[in-house]
Amino acid sequence: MSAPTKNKKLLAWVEEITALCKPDAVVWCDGSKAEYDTLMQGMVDSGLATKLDEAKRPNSFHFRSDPSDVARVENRTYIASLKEEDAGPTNNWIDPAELKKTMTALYDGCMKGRTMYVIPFSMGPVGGPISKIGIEITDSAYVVCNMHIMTRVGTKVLETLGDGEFIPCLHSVGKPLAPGESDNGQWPCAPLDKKYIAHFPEENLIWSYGSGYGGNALLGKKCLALRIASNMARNEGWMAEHMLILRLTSPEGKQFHIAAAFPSACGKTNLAMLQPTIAGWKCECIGDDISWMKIGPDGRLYAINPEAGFFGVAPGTSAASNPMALASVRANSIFTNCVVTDDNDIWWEDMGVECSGGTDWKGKPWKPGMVDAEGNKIKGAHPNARFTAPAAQCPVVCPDWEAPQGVAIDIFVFGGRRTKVMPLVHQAYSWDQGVYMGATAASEATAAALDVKGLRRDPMAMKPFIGYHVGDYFAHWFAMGDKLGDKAPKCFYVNWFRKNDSGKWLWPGFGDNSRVLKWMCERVEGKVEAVETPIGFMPKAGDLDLTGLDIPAEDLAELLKVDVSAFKAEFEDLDSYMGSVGSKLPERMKAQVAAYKQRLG
Ligand code: GTP
Ligand code: SPV
Ligand code: MN
Repeated sequence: MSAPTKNKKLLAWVEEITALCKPDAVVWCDGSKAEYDTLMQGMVDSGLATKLDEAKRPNSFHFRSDPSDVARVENRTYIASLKEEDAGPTNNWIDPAELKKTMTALYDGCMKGRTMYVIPFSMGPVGGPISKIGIEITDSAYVVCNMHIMTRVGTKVLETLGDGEFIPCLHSVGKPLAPGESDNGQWPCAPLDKKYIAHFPEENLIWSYGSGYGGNALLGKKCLALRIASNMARNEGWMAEHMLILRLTSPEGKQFHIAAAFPSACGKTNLAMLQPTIAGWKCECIGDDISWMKIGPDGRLYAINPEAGFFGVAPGTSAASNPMALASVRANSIFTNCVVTDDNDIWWEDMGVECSGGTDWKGKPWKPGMVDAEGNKIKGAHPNARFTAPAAQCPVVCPDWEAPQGVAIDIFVFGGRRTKVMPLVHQAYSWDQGVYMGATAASEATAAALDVKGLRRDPMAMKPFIGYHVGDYFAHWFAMGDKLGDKAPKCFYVNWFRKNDSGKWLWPGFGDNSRVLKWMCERVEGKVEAVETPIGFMPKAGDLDLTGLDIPAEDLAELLKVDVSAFKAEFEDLDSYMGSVGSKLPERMKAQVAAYKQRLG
């Protein structure tokens, strides 16, 4: 096939990678439906994909990954900056020359027996002022199909690119085939010690090897839109954040735009598609994972969702917890590591519907209630099973979700999973305190990352995604606050995950989180006063709209309590965390820590 571009850098790069990886064929992706359909059919024929029942789940497919390849691999993810100190303490670092040598040896001949796809994609509406173009080279048809949904792919992107700059993203599953060999329906990948998710920030270059899963392989997502983009954003004065974006409209018709940073598997998709339980309020989804934000001509902060689809956590998604996500995956979706039911539909734990049985994510016959040798319940779906669905299919997608210039953000929310200590909601006294709140956010472990246990600090939900030194990242947040001045979003911290001593949720969560968002909007509008506490502003009794909610008074008291001694018990951990940032910890952050400690006495 002749190349559909005259971009010299692109042509030279594709030629270089073809010579290195030695694929059997090279295909330039055009982003068409025909291309998607052909690739899917090929994967169904080879046994890699299962076509789901056409009547129940039109044009949808299920994949089983290798059990060793089910989530991002943080311990195999590298920021290979020229200087180690530029990667900082939250990243793994290898000298870029050394890493390139190691990976070049792995890439040599790695696509033998496979087709190499060249995917031109745009993060953000094609040609938009905040958008960026990447080119992913991959030997995985699964990646191509997912990229079709998650980004804008195809010929139009190449036309817009012209002779301009793009971000090269090289991906291989790392499993060359011998002559006559096939995958035999097995998900191809390399063993963990051969997996590398590498970023070269000085060159805006991404190299990924050995994994076919999610953020390791769909390189527009975490690699480009967060790690590389965060670095570009710092240099250019904008922000690339792990945030959902939503529009909330009050009964009076006033619009508020909220961007919220929660760690992986901590409720971004849920909040982004929230169905308010309070009368007259409407919520619309702009994005569920990533936000790119630039200061507009009026001095406010404008956000776009650089993605075009949702790569969402499947287990727990039900008509009760997230009806809009369920509606989004009704057709034209890809499912990975779920149960395929006996009648050829999809199922996962806590989907809210009965399942009589099927085939589990490992490909074994499965029935609900099955237990292993130790008597533990066998899960049908992997806890990090995911759906890939077009954002346009979300019934509450915002009419402005593709506005190229974005929407002006009023409110930033930080949070995480804390069963104890952290109250339901509090508001920062200032931008600087907001930066402190985001920086100190902590969460309990989830299945979204392979190598994390216990409670961990996850600054702005970006710990695995900051493409440079975390101290410089905090400094960039302070600098953005200076530029935004009184037009900066107001900062809040929430915790939907408090439990009582018998392990019951104290807060109903999900749609009822709209009650907390309403209070935030009223704070921003100056409609309600707040209580000043050592950690920040909190709702006055009666200001949290609990109409129609049956919540015991003692639970509410617990949710809104500031347990000073419990916060003080975390000082030691706070100090060691701040210490871990090292000499680049901004003085302004130290001042916030001191002020926080003083308020707590
Ligand atoms: P990534 O896609 O990994 O970045 O994560 P995400 O933040 O989009 O995660 P998602 O919204 O899929 O989080 C799902 C998990 O959060 C499920 O276990 C949900 O049950 C849980 N969750 C979300 N909102 C709430 C809530 O309000 N209350 C409670 N208790 N759980 C919630
Ligand atoms: C996350 O882990 O934050 C995700 C899923 O959004 S992945 O794209 O696999 O990183
Ligand atoms: Mn995410």
